[in-house]
This record gives sequence, structure tokens and C-alpha cells, in this order.
Amino acid sequence: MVEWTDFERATIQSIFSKMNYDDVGPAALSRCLVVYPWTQRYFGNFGNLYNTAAIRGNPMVAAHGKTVLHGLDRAVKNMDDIKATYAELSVLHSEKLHVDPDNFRLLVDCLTIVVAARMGTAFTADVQGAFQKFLPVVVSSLGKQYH
Ligand code: HNI
Repeated sequence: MVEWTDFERATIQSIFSKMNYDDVGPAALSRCLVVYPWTQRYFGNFGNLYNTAAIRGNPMVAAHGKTVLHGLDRAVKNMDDIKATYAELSVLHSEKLHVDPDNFRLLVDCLTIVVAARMGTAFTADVQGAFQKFLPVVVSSLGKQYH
């Protein structure tokens, strides 16, 4: 069970409440697919992922990027029990999608870079500290049902 300070809670909630999901979700997922090309293997049914332009222009990537952010939303709303919140999603990624859990960290790293770029100077070291405390909890909770 992770303990959160008032600052950490307020910061995480503020980042997500100000975030434009339609922009940040597609940007984070497409960045992950470009920077770490092996992550493309899970999206074989998404059509053309041939190069950076194709990935960035792919509507299925964009839609799925938003889905992932809505998935993260659930953790933001349940910060005191992220593990239970993600139990089902963890089973899905493990048993049905067979996603290597190492990839969760790659995606949240790309998300961090996109959020930092969008927030600019508001992404202070303290804000980054709170965000980077939250994301590994997400990553480890999504990996909990793997065995
Ligand atoms: Ni992920 C489906 C959330 C990381 C590959 N994923 C989902 C869904 C959510 C979700 C929500 C929709 C579930 C449903 O339909 O019930 N995924 C998340 C979150 C993270 C994450 C919160 C981490 C931050 N997923 C990843 C990663 C990969 C990944 C890193 C692969 C590299 N996810 C998938 C695939 C699907 C998926 C593949 C099914 C997509 C589809 O529509 O066919």
C-alpha cells in the first residue's frame, strides 16, 4: 500500500484534470510505437504502422491512446487501491493480450515525456517527482497478475 502526501495527490489529480486526452493519449502511444518498435507487434490488427507518419496518422492508434489514458484515469480515481483497480486489466494484458510487462514502463516513460512537453515550466521537479511516484505503481499493478 503506497502512502501519498497531500501534494502528491493534488498534483496527480491536477495533471490529469488539465490533460487533453485527445492530444496526449495518441501522442504518448504513437511515440512508444516509434521509439520502441517491438511494441508494434501487439497491434497487428491496427493496419499501417509502416513509419512514423503512418503511426501518427493511424486512427486506431489515436483511439487506443485515448483508451489507455482512460485506463489510467481509473488509477487516479482509486489512488489508495490501484492494485485491485487493475486486477482485471492485468489479467487481460497477461492472459489474453500476452503483452510483455516490461512494455508498461516504456509506455509510461513516453507519457512522461509528452506530459512534460505539454506542461513546459509547470512540470517542475516536484511535479515530476509526484508523477514518477504514481507511474511505477500503475506499472507494478498492471504486472501483478502475471505469473
Ligand atoms: Ni493496454 C487494451 C490500458 C499498456 C497493449 N489497454 C487496453 C485497454 C485498456 C488498456 C484500458 C482496453 C481494455 C478493454 O478493452 O477492456 N494498457 C493500458 C494501460 C497501460 C497499457 C493503462 C499502461 C500504462 N497496453 C499497454 C502496452 C501495450 C498494450 C505497453 C503493448 C505494448 N492494450 C494493449 C493491446 C490492447 C490493450 C494490444 C487491445 C487493443 C485492441 O483494441 O485490440
